[in-house]
Amino acid sequence: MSKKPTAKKTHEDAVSTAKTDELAQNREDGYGQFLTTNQGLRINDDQNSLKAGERGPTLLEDFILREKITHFDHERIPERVVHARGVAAHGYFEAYGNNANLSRADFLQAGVQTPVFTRFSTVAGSRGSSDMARDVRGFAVKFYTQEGVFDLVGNNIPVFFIQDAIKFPDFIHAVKPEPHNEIPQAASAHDTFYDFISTNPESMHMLLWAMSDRALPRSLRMMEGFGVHTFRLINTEGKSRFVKFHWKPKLGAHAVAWEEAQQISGKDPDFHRRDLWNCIEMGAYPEWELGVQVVEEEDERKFDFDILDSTKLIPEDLVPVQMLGKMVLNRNVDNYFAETEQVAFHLGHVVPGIDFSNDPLLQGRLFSYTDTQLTRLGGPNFHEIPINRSIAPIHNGQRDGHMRQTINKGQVAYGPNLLNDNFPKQAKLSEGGFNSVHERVEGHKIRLRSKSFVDHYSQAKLFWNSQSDAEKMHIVKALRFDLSHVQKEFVRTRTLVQLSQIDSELVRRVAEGLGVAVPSAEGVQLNLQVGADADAASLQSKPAAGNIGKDSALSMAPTAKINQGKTSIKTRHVAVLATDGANVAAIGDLMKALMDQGAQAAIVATHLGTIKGSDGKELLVDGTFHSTASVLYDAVYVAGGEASVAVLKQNADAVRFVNEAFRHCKPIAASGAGIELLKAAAYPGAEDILNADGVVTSLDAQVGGLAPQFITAIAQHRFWGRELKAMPA
Ligand code: HDE
Repeated sequence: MSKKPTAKKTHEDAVSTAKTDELAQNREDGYGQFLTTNQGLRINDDQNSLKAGERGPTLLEDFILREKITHFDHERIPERVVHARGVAAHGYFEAYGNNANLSRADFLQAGVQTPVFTRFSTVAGSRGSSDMARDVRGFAVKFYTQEGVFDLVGNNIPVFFIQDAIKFPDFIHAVKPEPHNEIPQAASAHDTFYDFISTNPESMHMLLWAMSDRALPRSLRMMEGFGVHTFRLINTEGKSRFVKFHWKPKLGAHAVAWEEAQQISGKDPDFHRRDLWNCIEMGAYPEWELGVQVVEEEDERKFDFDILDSTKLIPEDLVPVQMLGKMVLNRNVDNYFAETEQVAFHLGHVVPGIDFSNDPLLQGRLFSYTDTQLTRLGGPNFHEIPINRSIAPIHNGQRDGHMRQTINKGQVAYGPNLLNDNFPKQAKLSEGGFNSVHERVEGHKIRLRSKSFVDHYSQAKLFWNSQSDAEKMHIVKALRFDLSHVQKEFVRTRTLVQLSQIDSELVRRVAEGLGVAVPSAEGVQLNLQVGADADAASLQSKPAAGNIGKDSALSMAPTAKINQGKTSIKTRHVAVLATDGANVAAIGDLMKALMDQGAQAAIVATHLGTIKGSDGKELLVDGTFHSTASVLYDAVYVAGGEASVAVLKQNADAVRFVNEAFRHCKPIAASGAGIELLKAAAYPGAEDILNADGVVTSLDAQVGGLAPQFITAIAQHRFWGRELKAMPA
């Protein structure tokens, strides 16, 4: 058989982990091979079904046709009930050197490298929805450790909408498209969502996060991850401590503008998955550090919130994050369905050294994740699907079920037994056996929320207070947007009443945009969602106090803590606007300067092919004003060259390209005649574009002095202050 022409060097060649090697036995590549049936029979004609005569009916005998069509008929499985749209990649986790005191988990010990598979997702949209929906992002990591699989199934927001798992189906039914007409797709801007939110004040904290820039990540590589619940770490001495897990992105945390997000959804609904895929293919591997906030058991009750309540976070200014190790994603999947779609996460997949808390949301999740796979993946053997297989060996008495792969030998499938010398045997703690934490628990069976869960507004206010002015404006605008789509006035009004419990400025600004006065909270029962016989008054949350202060970890402004010291422009996309007659030499210099720093530059022109420079030199064009858009780039450079700029100034798409980049607060550079295009792109009410922050120009057509300033501006990501001046909310 012939050989593949140019065997593409994949990162798999460079990156081999125990899991990658283990997956190899399931890979298939038909290149150079004969076409066969699923039974291995070589097929002679795959273009014509077997018929009775040239123009006659197809014969039932045609087993080749039937096999092919039958398989096709059944190739869809149910999408995930939530987090349906996702993208994943392989990589590894490497532990730093100081964790033994915290946890006995083998994968956390100094220098240990563990293969991982990480899936990011949106929550509400279906599998074919857009990456850029305003939504929470799932951040689920499967660690294939030597002691079994550990899944850290988190989100990019550290709190959740509800406190008790029993409310999850209600919440999801409210946020998903409405059941009568299945509208809207992947959006919170509708009546049922706000009906739920406004009658569930525990949602108010997370609502602000979901309306903030956190819900619009520029890249999956530029967002934080959180385990959300309080977990436990247990060391070899059996000492247990409470922890919150955090993923901190090496590239900092960045967002796009809401208007931009909506446009990206049209221009490139695969924006995030494409970005992740391309960066891994290029070798620009995304990285996060894994850290924990640690709370000693004796300090469990020292906070003015309950650490078992998932609608609360532990402010990092109170308990800083200690880093345990780093994760690098360095290999794309071979097959989306086999890996990304079939991967099954479960927060109950833990290893010795990690345990749970009594958070009622966490406790309910412990049931849901295995249960949901039974429908989605068709039976109890999903752990045998290659992507889910543990690299630690599996031995137990579980047998049979749909699609069982393992051929369990022997007469015995039970324990204890004498016939097989009592194997497989239980492992002592010293032999790596898992043993749940010895926590003393006693109480009455009771369906009641703990009073320690009742304060619903203080942390919402803490979050609001901790945002920069631009971030606050984004929250206000997002709420105005969403509530403008709510049809029922009383749902809008009630939501405003809830917001008024958080902050008077917040509610005033939102109400102003809706054209209504701030409604009075008087007489409105705020906590409806208590049991029928519960004492509602005792579970009434109080409005947030005025002096809650701030936490430095909650903002993701360019100057915020999470972005400090992150000056790299690696993987940023810069559009270079030019056409025939442009100053090609200057373009070359600028592109080189950007690429030397790891950014990517693309020439956007009025036509594909090449552009001819003023000096006769030619440059290959990457995209046109029709095929691409400014929302797909992080920054824009307008090249000099009289003839080129004269054409661009007359081109509405080119003018809009700069205008949008400016509106979306992106760094913009122009040299020589290119400055004229900037002037043409100014919009009514905007500040002087040439003197705006993040706009760098040079009258000189050469770019020598311009490049370093432009690079510094790109590193800052966005200049949100422009919006504050031009479009205050
Ligand atoms: Fe999930 N969640 N969830 N969730 N969740 C699922 O499991 C559930 C919650 C999260 O990439 C489902 O395999 C309940 C919080 C992620 O495959 C399901 C409750 C957090 C993913 C399920 C929660 C998450 C899921 C659907 C309330 C952040 C995607 C498909 C008690 C800490 C994993 C599946 C992937 C997926 C149930 C709340 C994160 C139905 C009952 C809080 C990242 O089992």
